[in-house]
Amino acid sequence: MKLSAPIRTLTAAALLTTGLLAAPMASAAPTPERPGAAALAAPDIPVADVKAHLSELQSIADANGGNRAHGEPGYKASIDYIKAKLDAAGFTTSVKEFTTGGSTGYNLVADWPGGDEGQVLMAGAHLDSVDSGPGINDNGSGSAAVLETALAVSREQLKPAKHLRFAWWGAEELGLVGSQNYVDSLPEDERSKISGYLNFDMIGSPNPGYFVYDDDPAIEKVFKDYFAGLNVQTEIETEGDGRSDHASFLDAGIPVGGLFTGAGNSKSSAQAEKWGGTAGEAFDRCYHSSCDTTKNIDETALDRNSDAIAHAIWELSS
Ligand code: DTR
Ligand code: CA
Ligand code: ZN
Ligand code: ZN
Repeated sequence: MKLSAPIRTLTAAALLTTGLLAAPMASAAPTPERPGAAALAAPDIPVADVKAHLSELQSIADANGGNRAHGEPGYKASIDYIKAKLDAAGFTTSVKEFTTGGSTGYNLVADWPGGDEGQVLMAGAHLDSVDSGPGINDNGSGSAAVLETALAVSREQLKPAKHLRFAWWGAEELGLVGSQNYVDSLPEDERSKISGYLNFDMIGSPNPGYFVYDDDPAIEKVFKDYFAGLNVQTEIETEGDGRSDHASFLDAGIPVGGLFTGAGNSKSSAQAEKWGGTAGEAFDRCYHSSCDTTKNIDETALDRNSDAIAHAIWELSS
């Protein structure tokens, strides 16, 4: 059962009076004095807030030639939008430039102050679209969900054991260029501090599947257990090896995981049985097309995956 914020706070308050939960920890991370303390549950991520970010990204594309692609004004405007939200929420942000295809690209990296800087948990999404459309599912959905999770960390003033870092990548559609540039630019001692990278690329497909990356068993289990708690069956993501930004981290020996709701492949009858939707149709029939707009989103999938991201961040950073 997912606790809504008031009940969750009451539970925490009630626990405080019993002494079972030491104040003032926002996340009751295990300590030598409290080895068994469990992290507090992540808050619900309001899907309306995630969709509001998607509307902004749609407006940005509409005002900039219909896309948010690498090298186009709509991409930099997308970076500026997300950076402004994070700066206002107390994150330490940096925009890192790179060049590919004769154009300047941008990665946005946002650190949440605090936590053990020797153990960095990262979550990211590529922010660029293809040239042919606004890229709302691919990958406004991942970008908006990661943004709203970061904002929830700020709202809750989370004090995780690990250091949290969030990232929005450029030029994924040109071949994982932004994320590869980031990993390549990290000194080895910085790279070795990254305890895990969570990738979210297409998490609101209109005919959704619920796919979990199986690259790291521990990360995979966090997501699978979460969806099991919702009574939502999951499948292992099998088409993605090398197909999104997690590959840049995996190739560097960093544990990775993530979620995916499907692209151009068709949903089978068996999958439609367990997930609903339409068998024989693509998970996202607007993949890499001009119709990948705010109408090209399944709200339930976006909501479930946004909440799963928050759960994983709270769980894996405790
Ligand atoms: N390459 C991604 C879409 C994509 C295709 N297969 C997977 C598997 C896992 C994540 C993403 C994808 C893109 O077009 O951005
Ligand atoms: Ca939610
Ligand atoms: Zn794509
Ligand atoms: Zn993508």
